Order: sequence, then structure tokens, then C-alpha cells
Amino acid sequence: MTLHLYGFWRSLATFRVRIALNLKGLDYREQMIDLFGGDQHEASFRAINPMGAVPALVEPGHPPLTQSMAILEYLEEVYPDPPLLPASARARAHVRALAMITVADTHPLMVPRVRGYLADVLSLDEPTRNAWLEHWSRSAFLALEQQLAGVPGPFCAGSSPTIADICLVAQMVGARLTGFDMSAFPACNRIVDHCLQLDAFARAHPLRQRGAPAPK
Ligand SMILES: N[C@@H](CCC(=O)N[C@@H](CS)C(=O)NCC(=O)O)C(=O)O
Repeated sequence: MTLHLYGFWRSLATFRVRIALNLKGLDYREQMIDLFGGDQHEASFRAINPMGAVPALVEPGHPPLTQSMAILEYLEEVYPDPPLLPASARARAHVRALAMITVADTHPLMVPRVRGYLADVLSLDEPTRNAWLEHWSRSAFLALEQQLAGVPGPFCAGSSPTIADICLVAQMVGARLTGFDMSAFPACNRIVDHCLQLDAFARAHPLRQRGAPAPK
């Protein structure tokens, strides 16, 4: 069975889902919704996700699944091997909490519709908008670094990747692509660089997707 993923090369939320699909060895095909060209606002796509956002994941014969975290949890329940959550309830809560720092508290402040509102409705100039992005990015990585600095590794929560690593990698790669200086977060960088050596993470990288700019 081939899953149908609606995504976009630069979408960090889709990046999360691609990593999970790869880790679980699932077959999928990605249809790019051009977020820079406004394709997410088309009625045909709103019928798939009324939020006008990617990712959306479709299993043949079923309605679309939306919201990357809900999709990751769904994949974990239906395709439990390899697990992306630890065994104990307390460890699972910790992994989800690490993930939510980026998924719930940070990434939503940076998506195209928010950037568009800052520019078009609030008339903020580009340096001010970039300061917004950098502020929220730094505040997330400060909190993550504090919690990850002492972990034995090589992943956020032990010796295999979890949802926390998936979300950390997506946010860090996004920050690097934006050009932010991430050197103040060595533990985060160490985990991310370790993950990116794995094929499942590397193949999901935004710059390896259709439509991404060619490497300079
Ligand atoms: N919380 C959602 C966020 C989805 C989201 O906002 N995706 C972005 C791309 S990363 C998007 O499609 N944005 C369209 C827009 O803002 O117009 C999730 O995790 O799936």
C-alpha cells in the first residue's frame, strides 16, 4: 500500500512526517503543495485540510489525516515497529513534552500565514520579522538545550530515535536554513547531526525534496 502525503519541500511539519514514514519503512508518495505560490489556499486543497496547511496523509480508502503530531501518533499506533516512543509512561510524557516545545510553542509562530500577517497586516519590515523568528527560535532551543545537555545520547531519550528527535531535527534544520547562528546549542546540534547521519532522516531533508533549490 502506498500512502499519499501532501507536503512541501520547505515545510518543517511535513519533514517530521517524512522522517517517521522513513523510520517505519512505509511506502509513500509526496505531492507538493506550493506554499510559496499559495496553493494551500485553493478550494481543492482546503477540501483535504480546511486549515490550508501541510502535511496531510491519505491512506487509500480513508479520509485525510492532518496535524503532524497527530499523524506521528497515528503511525506509532498502527505501525508500532520500530517504536518512536519509549516504553514507560513517564518517558513517553517526557518525549512528547520535548516535541511540543517546537511543535506547539514555536513552529506555529513561523508558518507562512503568520509571516504573511506580520508583513501585510501589521506592516512589520523584514528585519523586524526576522527578529521575531529568531527570538522564538532561540527561546525554544534554550529550553531544549537545558534539557538535553546532560543526556547520555546519542538521541534525545536513549539509544534509538523518538518523536522528540524528529521534531528537534526539523526545527534545527529549519533554523539552519534560515541562517540563524545555532552554535550556542551544542547538545541540540550533536543530536541533530547524529540523526542526520541516518538514512531515514537524511532522505527526508528539505533540500533533498522535489522543488528545493539546487545546492550552491
Ligand atoms: N500544527 C500543524 C502546522 C501545519 C502548518 O502550518 N504547516 C505549514 C508548513 S510547515 C503550512 O502548510 N502553512 C501554510 C500557511 O501558513 O499558509 C502541523 O504540525 O501539522
